[in-house]
Amino acid sequence: AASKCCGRRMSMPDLLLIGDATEEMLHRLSEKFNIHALADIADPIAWLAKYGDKIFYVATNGHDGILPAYMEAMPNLKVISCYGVGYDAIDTAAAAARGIHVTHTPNVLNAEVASTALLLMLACYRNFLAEDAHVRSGAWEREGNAPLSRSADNQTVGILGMGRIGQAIAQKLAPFNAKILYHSRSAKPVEYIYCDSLIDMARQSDVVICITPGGPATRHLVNADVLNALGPNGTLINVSRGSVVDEEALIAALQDGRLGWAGLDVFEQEPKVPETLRVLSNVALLPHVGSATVETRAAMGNLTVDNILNHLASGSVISPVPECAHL
Ligand code: 8YV
Repeated sequence: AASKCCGRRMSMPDLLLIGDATEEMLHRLSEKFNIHALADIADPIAWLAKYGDKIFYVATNGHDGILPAYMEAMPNLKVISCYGVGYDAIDTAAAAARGIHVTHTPNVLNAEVASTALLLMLACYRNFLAEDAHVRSGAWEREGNAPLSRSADNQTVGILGMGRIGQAIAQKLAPFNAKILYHSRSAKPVEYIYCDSLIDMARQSDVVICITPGGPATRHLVNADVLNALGPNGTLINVSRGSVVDEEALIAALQDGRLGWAGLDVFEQEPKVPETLRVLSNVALLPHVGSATVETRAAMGNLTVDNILNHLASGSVISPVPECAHL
């Protein structure tokens, strides 16, 4: 029904929903908009050719973003509201050039994504998955105690990306007595040690945690050389975007023992994860759940909707991406 405009409530503006939304988001949006879910539209290009000029608002997420062809087919588009902080799947330059506000959900997920980074780090250091299996399989009773793991305390942690979430990670590491290094394009006004070379940082670090934005500028920043510098006792954690790490080089390094461990929440071809990675015992793998708790997704959903409703009421948005902040 969402794909047919005959069911429209004429007094309400139209909104295109790309990807998932929570019940609460749908409830709040449906009070003000005719919602057209892309998932219900068999041929989006044909549908947009017919109805695209009626769409003023798009709600999407960091994974799906919006295809350039869809954006072009909506000549009156005003707002693209992204349910997520990362927006590398949206062409913000094209949007800004057309005066389209792109918004995202910064801050409300900092603590959650930082917790996910620590969860993966602890899982790698303390052999969490193998130890859990040791109990479940009956090996504890049959074979005795599990092998010793490694302490996650007193480590040198290199954070790739010292933005809002990078800082939240550094703060959550304080009780672990971590020495914090970081690499980003430029030094930030933080108390941690800046490294202008990623390879140098990796060489000095026990763990590297990736939390830099995705997109062409950071693609394969973590390559074979960086992984070799981190070394056989090193751990790589990625809670940013799969594109930041050369996954093929990562798998090879983990297979050869040139890299010790990896904890990954994100992958290059989500939801596809190579079999060669899935069979390794020195990895902890999560299905892109960095911010995926009921509480944090509720906050993200509210901000996604608030940006849209604010624009509907006043013409301005609450949390634009930097590329659109001047609009
Ligand atoms: C999801 C995320 O990609 O906030 C982000 O950047 O990675 C996630 O929250 C998505 O946007 C939520 O559907």
